[in-house]
Amino acid sequence: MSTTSTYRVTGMTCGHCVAAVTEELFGLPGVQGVDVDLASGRVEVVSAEPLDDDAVMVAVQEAGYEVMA
Ligand SMILES: [Cu+2]
Repeated sequence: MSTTSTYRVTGMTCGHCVAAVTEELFGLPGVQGVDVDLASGRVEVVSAEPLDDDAVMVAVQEAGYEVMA
């Protein structure tokens, strides 16, 4: 059983940004998959258990971007 959470991340401009966000999100516990759409900023995260939104926000900020509320 897994959960998919969708976020919108601002500030990503290229594949390097996508890789940075993806890597940070994979560092969160239980994350099984990350799919980033660069054009829209849409980020889908598949995880074993529901994610802590604050932890997601911090991870994205560590990569240098922002999660839109
Ligand atoms: Cu970039």
